[in-house]
Formats: sequence, C-alpha cells, structure tokens
Amino acid sequence: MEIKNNNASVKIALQGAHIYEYKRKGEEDLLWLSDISDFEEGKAIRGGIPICWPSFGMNNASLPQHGFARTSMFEHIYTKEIDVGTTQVLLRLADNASTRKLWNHKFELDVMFTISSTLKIELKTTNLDTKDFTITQALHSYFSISDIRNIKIKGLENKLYFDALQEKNFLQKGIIEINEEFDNVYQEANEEIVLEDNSKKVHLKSLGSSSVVVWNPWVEKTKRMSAMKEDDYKNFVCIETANAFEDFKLIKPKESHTLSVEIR
Ligand code: TA6
Repeated sequence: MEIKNNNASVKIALQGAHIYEYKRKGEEDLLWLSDISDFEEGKAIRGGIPICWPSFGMNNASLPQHGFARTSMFEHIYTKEIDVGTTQVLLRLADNASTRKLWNHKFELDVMFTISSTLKIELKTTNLDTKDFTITQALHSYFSISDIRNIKIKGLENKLYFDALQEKNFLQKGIIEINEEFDNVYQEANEEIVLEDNSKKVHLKSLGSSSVVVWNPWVEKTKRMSAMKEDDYKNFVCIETANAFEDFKLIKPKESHTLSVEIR
C-alpha cells in the first residue's frame, strides 16, 4: 500500500508489515531497497525495515533466522488521517495454525506506523496465552547512504557490544566508522543515535529497547546475501532498534511490550 500526505509518502507491504520506502516531501528515500529484491510471497523484501520477530537472528534456534513475522501476511486494521501532514496505519498479525506450528503461543502483534516529517514505528506484542513467553526482536532498518566510507554513527560511544563476527564482547571506542564487514550488537544503548552522511543527518530515537545492531556485510558477505548486487554494501548501513540477546523481553499473559523507533 502507498500512503501520501503533505509531509511524506511511504510504501508498505502487507507481508511482514514491511515498509520499504519513506520519502519526506521533496527528499530522496531515507530507506535503502535492493533493486533486485524479491516481492514474492514467503520471501522477505531486501531492504526497507524488515520486522524480526519473535526472534532476532538465531536467538531462538528453533525458528527461522529473524523469526517468521517478516514473511507472514498482516491484516490492515485502519489508515487514519491525523492531520494533513500525519497519517497512521495499523497492521496486525495474530497467531494462526502455521505460526503455532513454529511457535506454540497465542499472541497479537500490532505494527503502528505514524507517517509525517518523522517516521515512527511501534511494534506492540501482546501475550494472549495462559503462559509467559519470551521474545527477541528488531526493526532491521536499512538506511540509504552515499557511500559506506562517508558515514559516521554517533551515540554508541563507550557502549559494550557483542561482535557477531569474532563472537566476543568489546567496548566501543569513539564514533563508528565502517571499513570492513561489521556486525555488532550494542547493549545499554538508550541515547539518540545519529547517522551522519556528509551533510545529511538521520536521528534515531528508540523506546522499549536498549540494544542496537549495526551491520554492513562488506564485500565478501554481500556476495553470499540473497537479492543483493556485488556493490550494494556501499549504499546502505543497517542500524537496528532491537531487543536482542540479553535485552530479550519476557511477556506475561495479558501483558504487552512495545518496541519503537522514531526516525527524523
Ligand atoms: O542484523 C544483522 C544480521 O543478523 C546479519 O548477521 C545478517 O544475517 C543480516 O542480519 C541479514 O539477515 P537476513 O536474514 O535478512 O539476510
């Protein structure tokens, strides 16, 4: 579905409640989308903001990588004009026979998009079951950049991180610049993050999350990634607002947890 208002326009697929374009009026798309991405049922779109749920990565080894939400069909609940420059879209996934086969819990997963000169995404998990369940999750945002060598990521200085490539913990010294394959999961990350790309600045404010993943596959891994061209690593960086690893969430019956990010 495509939504336009006085401040911005977006494209959202019902599969995965997957936003894959966000353009503020008169500006380029803030999100990166592979131009060889699959738009096939059951295959995640490569780019935009995939929703990793109820598992980030292989945090739950009994589920597919990044869980099943991103390849599930969501129901469109409503689109609401808040004002001429703000639109809200609510999409919902409830448990069904195929989700229960993978993950035997009753749940409701609501994705609320608030589209304006900022983009807010709220991912609300409600436990409709009679027993607790634990989730890890991420809004796996692919940001469009001029060139990976031009960017700086600020706001994660002095944070502990798990280097998924070396499988070891380190302390982030200084701002992040990327010149090789990069796959770090930062913990206690609750300050605003700023992606600087030459004169362009993208600000990320998260709620309900204290872990952030920063990922770029660089040359070799890009060759092994689906729906990515060899040079694609140069034009995106993923900064993912998450509840990953130790930042998992245990949700009791009738309770909810909301992970949200505001992008401006
Ligand atoms: O968030 C980083 C990551 O876990 C990387 O390790 C890489 O696997 C990436 O996600 C993409 O995963 P995908 O399943 O979308 O190809």
